Amino acid sequence: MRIGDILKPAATPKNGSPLPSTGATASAAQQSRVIPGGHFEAIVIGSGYGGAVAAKRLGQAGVPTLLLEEGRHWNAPGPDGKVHCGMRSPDGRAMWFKDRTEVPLKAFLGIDIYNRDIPRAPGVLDRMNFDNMSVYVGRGVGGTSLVNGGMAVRPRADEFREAFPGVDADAMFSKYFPRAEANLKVGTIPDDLLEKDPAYRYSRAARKSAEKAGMETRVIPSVYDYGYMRKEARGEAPKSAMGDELMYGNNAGKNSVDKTYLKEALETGKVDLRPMHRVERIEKDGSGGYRVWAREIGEAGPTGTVHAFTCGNLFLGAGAMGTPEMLVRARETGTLPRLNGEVGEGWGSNGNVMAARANPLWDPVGSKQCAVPAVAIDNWKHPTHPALAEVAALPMGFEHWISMYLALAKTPERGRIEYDAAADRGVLRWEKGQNAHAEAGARALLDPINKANGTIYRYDLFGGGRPVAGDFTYHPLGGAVLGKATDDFGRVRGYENERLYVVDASLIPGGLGANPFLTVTALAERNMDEILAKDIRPEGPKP
Ligand code: FAE
Repeated sequence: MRIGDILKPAATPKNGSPLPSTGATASAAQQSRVIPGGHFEAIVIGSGYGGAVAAKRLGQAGVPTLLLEEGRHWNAPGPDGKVHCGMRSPDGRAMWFKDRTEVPLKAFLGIDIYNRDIPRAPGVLDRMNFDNMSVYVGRGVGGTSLVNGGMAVRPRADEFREAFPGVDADAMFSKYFPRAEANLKVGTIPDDLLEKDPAYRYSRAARKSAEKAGMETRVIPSVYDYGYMRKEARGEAPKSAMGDELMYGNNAGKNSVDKTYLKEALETGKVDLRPMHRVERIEKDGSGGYRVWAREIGEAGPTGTVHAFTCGNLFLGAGAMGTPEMLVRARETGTLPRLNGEVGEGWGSNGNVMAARANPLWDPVGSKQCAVPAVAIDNWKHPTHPALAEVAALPMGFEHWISMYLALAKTPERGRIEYDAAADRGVLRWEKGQNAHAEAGARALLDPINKANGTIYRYDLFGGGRPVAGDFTYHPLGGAVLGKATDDFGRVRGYENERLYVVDASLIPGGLGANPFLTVTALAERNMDEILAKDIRPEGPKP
C-alpha cells in the first residue's frame, strides 16, 4: 500500500498517526507514521543546480524556505578521514543503495576491472536502469554537481533559440549566463596545466589526432578551482581530480553547488535544509497551497517515518528524472489533476554517447590523468550528424593508450516518463532503436579521426564488442519542458496562478548540444527573477 492509497487527498495528518507501509518501500518500513512537518512559505524539492538557485534567491528575498533532499549532506568524513571515496577504491559512499558499483565501462581486455562489490548504503552516485537506457544522477546536498565533470559550457545561441523559442536569448547571453558563471565560479584551465602537465597528456594526444583529421578543437571551461589543481600538480595539496576523484565525489578542488549557491542559501538564515528526505507525493492542501509528503531515508533505506509539510509556493528541482516522476504520479493519481499532457514528455539523453579509440604506441596518453576534462572536438558543422566530443580521462594508474570520449550528438530521439502504478514510480520509456542516431553522430566525428591517424576503436570496453555506447546518459533532460508543460518561466500549466514551479533540467527539451548545468543554472536565475518579482515579492525583498 502506498501513501496515496492510505490518505485521501488533503487529509490532515495527526501527530504520529500509524500507517501501513508503502508499496515502494515495504521491505524497509513495516509501518509508516505521518508526522506534521509544519508550514513554510516556500518548499524546494531537490538541491541540484535548479533547486540551489531557487533556495538562494528565495532566502535572499526573505522567504522562509524548506529545502528537501533525498540524499546525504556530504559534509562529514568517513573512517578514512575523507568525505568521498576515490574511483579506484569504491565503498558504501560510492553508489546509491547498490551491492556493486555500476560505472559505464564493463571490461578491459575482457576483464571487469572497473566495478567492485560494495556495501549497500546511501552513496552519492545513482544509476537508474530502464529498458534500453540507464541514467546517472547524483544523490546528496548539491545534487549531480557532486559527481559531474564540472564542465561549464554555454550552448550555441542558435541551439538555445531552437530549444527555447519563448525565451529572450539576448538577455540570457548578456545577463544570465554571465551571472551563472560568476556564481558557479567558472574558470579556464591555464596553459601550464593543459600544455605541459603529464596529467593532461591524454587531452593533448586526443587533440593532436583530431587536428590531424582537420577537426576543430577547443578548451572547455570548468568549475574546478585551477589554483587548487596547480597545487595538486606540484604536490602541495592532497590530490583530488589529479588523483582518482570525480564520479564518487571530490574531496577538494571542485566548486559543486554545496560550496556556492547552497552555502549562500543557508547563510541567509531563511533556508531550512533537510537531507535524507524523499518526497513521495505532492498535492493541493485545500487552502490554496500544497502539501508535500517526504519519507525519511535511513542508512539501510527508506524508513517508516513520513513528514507532511505545507507551503504556499512549491518549487520542483528534483532533476529530469525526479521532477517528471513527481508530476506524472500527481497527474495519474489525481492529486494534481489539471497537469497537462506535456508532463512526462520531451525527455532526452542529450545525445550522450561514450566511445574509445586505441592510439599507437608512439602516442601515449599518460598513466596519471586528471579527471576534469579540458578539451572538446567540435563537429557541429556536420550536415546530418552534428556532434561535440569531450575528451574524457580514464585514470587507471598505468599507460593504456586509450583516448576516451563523451560525445553529445544532436538527435531528434525523445522518450517519455510514465507513471507505473504497480510500482508507484516513474518509468522511462525509451526504445532500443533510439540510440542509433546519436551513436551515428559520434561515429561521424570519430571515424575520420581514426582514418586520418590509422587507428581503430576499442571494442572491449562497453560490452558486446561495441565501439560506441549510447545506452546510458549523464545528461537526462526534459519531462516538463519550458513553454509546454510550463509557461515560459517554469510556472506549471494548469496551476499557473497557483505557485507551482519547475526549476531544473526537466525544462530543457531533451537535447541542447552542450553540457547542461550552466543552462539549468542560468535559466533558473532568469525564471526566479520573474517569479520573485511578479508572484512572490512584487513589493521587493523583505530580508
Ligand atoms: P540534479 O543536479 O540532478 O539534482 C536533483 C536533486 O534532486 C538530486 O540531489 C536528487 O537526489 C534530488 N531528488 C530527486 N528526487 C527527489 C525526491 N523525490 N525527493 C527529494 N529529493 C529528490 O538536477 N553537466 C554539465 O553541464 N557538465 C558536466 O561536466 C557534467 N558531467 C556529468 C557527469 C556525470 C557523471 C553526471 C551523472 C552528470 C553530469 N552532468 C554534467 C549533468 C549535470 O550534472 C546535470 O544536468 C545537472 O546536475 C542537472 O541539474 P538539476 O538541478 O536538474
